[in-house]
Amino acid sequence: MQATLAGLEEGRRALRARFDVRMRATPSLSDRTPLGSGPPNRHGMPRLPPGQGEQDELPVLDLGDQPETPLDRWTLAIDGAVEAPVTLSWADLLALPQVELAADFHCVTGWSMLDLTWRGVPLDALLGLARPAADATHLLVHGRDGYVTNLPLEEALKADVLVAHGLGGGPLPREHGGPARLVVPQLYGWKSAKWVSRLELMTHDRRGYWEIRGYSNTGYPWRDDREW
Ligand SMILES: Nc1nc2c(c(=O)[nH]1)N[C@H]1C(S)=C(S)[C@@H](COP(=O)(O)O)O[C@H]1N2
Ligand SMILES: [Mo]
Repeated sequence: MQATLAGLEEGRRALRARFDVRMRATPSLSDRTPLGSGPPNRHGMPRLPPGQGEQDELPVLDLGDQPETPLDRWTLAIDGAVEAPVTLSWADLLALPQVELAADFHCVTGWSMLDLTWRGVPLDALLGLARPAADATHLLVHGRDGYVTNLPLEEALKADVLVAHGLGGGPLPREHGGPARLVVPQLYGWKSAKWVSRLELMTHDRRGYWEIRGYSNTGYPWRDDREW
């Protein structure tokens, strides 16, 4: 991992530069009001997106299977349309630059939890490590329970998208996706895959578990973009 780490910032910057225009054109960055999600973006706007109710504890929502992965067996593969597929160990993940993030979480079933604090590694840094191919446009995020969800890279590369392993100052509990999950605060919660095992870069879009079953392919909470 040492050699790859040296190129980390460069890989990340190059990738962001490629998607910068599309990233700024997404509704959560281009709509005048309200902007995105989370305390930094709430700006005195309504606390909650349309049709949402506030929870004071984070519910647990998944397909029922909550896989348990010991840290010494945990891996995260970054592959598909990339030049340098890589598989990270738990130690590799923790060796990368870590960030803290305060953000809101909106589930399409109608609940929102505000001001969660996550700790983890920005997804753009992880994707940059694998050097996505020039024609890579989308990401399929795989969970260890067989769940998948898709994201266009202009959403996946946003600064508040993390592979998170900490929640509320402690380790991420298994029922919330521990050891590590994706967090995509600007989109509905089904895009935030728990128990993340694989980040598959793709040259076209491919719908995930809920996107096939009638949820919106995009999932913008502030646009009430649910479609199920
Ligand atoms: N692997 C996996 N990730 C998943 C799901 C799932 O079933 N499996 N459900 C999604 C949905 S619909 C929501 S709202 C959030 C819930 O996260 P939580 O249980 O930590 O509140 O996880 C998302 N990520
Ligand atoms: Mo959800």
